[in-house]
Order: sequence, then C-alpha cells, then structure tokens
Amino acid sequence: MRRVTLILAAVAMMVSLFAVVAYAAEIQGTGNSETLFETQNEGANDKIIGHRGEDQLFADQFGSDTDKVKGNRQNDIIHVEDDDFDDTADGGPGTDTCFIDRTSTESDETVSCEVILVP
Ligand SMILES: [Ca+2]
Ligand SMILES: [Ca+2]
Ligand SMILES: [Ca+2]
Ligand SMILES: [Ca+2]
Repeated sequence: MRRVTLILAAVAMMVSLFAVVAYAAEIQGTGNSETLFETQNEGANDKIIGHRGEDQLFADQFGSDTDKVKGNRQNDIIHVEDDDFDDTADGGPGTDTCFIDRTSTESDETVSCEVILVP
C-alpha cells in the first residue's frame, strides 16, 4: 500500500516538473510584420522577439509572469500590461509603442520605447 503511494507521489512530481518546463517559451517572429502572443497560461515566462517588420506583440493576456518582449527593427507595438510589474518591453530601432503597467511606485521596464502608454 505504502509502495503504491510512493509511486503515485513520484508520478505526480514528474508531471509537475514537465508542467514547469512547458511553462516558459521563446517565441520568435520572422522578417515579416506579424502578430505574436504569449503562452496561454498564467505564470508562463515568455521571451517574444518580433525581428523585422511592424510587429504587434501581446504578452498582456496572462499575468504573474516575467515576459521579455523585444520588437527589434521597424515600428512595433508591444503589450506587457498584464497587471504585474515584472515585464520588459524593448522596442529596439524604430518608433515603438509600448503598453505597460505602471503606478507611482512600480513599473514594467521599458527600453527604446518612443511612446509609453499606461492603459
Ligand atoms: Ca517580425
Ligand atoms: Ca504576461
Ligand atoms: Ca522596433
Ligand atoms: Ca506587466
């Protein structure tokens, strides 16, 4: 009986380990203009890179995560306003618009954002 319990516990642990691995994603765009979205889970730390083109990058649908979103060349629109303050919006070259979370004491980080909007 005890042996069965131990095996079940081990299986449960492996399942949760796999879940953690599946939780972080690196999402790469192409040289074209495109729309990219973060992992569709709470707490998934994503890295989204738009590369060239006028990209719309959305890391604002799920919170409690640390997203790093990079627009790179040309004019991009970056969304990290997901109700946490742990994200980084990096527009890169071009005239980039970044939607972020910001209060008087806390803020998402911005790099090379020509226009910063706090919805
Ligand atoms: Ca692109
Ligand atoms: Ca997010
Ligand atoms: Ca850019
Ligand atoms: Ca945020």
